[in-house]
Amino acid sequence: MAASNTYKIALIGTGDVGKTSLVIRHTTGLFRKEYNSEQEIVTVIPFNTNMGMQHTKIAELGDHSSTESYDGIIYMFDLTRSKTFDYIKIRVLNGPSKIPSVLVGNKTDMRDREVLWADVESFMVEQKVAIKYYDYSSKSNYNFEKPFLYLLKQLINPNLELIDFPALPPPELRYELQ
Ligand SMILES: Nc1nc2c(ncn2[C@@H]2O[C@H](COP(=O)(O)OP(=O)(O)OP(=O)(O)O)[C@@H](O)[C@H]2O)c(=O)[nH]1
Ligand SMILES: [Mg+2]
Repeated sequence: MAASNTYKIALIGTGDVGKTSLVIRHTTGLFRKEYNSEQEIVTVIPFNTNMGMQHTKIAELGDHSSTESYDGIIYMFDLTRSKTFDYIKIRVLNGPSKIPSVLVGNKTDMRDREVLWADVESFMVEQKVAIKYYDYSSKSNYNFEKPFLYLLKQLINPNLELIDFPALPPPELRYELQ
């Protein structure tokens, strides 16, 4: 556990899976429709909790980056592209087993889903991987707070709860940056 109450979180996944969109949604409440590829961005996201303000320092990591030095890891793939799941499975299997981690399947709002819940379950059972998994959507805010809440509970205390979110629109409203 980091001493300063700032937890270093690696957000890892191949290009276009939605890493920056997740961070922008958490910091501004907005959803960015266009795609600009960016690597190695670091953003601090504060969370107001029943155990005080907790800060997460999110590093968006590209293909070959190591996750060893982080306090927590979010593995992200795009549910509409199996290839992104194939990549993240390898990262999960080779990842540090002692660091709290969560697997996130993004873009659950889209119809052309290629990776089903059964595929995720098969992976976990066959490979004996016990990792928390969430369907997710930065666009519709589905399970918006869940990955961070899960990691903060693991890192700080299982009784931790989030108190409120910074200027976040409700899931029904879809703000889009033009
Ligand atoms: N439908 C839908 N589109 C999404 C969602 N999240 C992200 N996108 C779109 O997917 C595209 C890629 O999102 P980014 O957040 O830029 O992806 P990234 O993982 O940061 O990509 P790199 O910077 O190249 O590593 C953008 O056009 C986003 O608008 C989502 O939950 N649903
Ligand atoms: Mg990005």
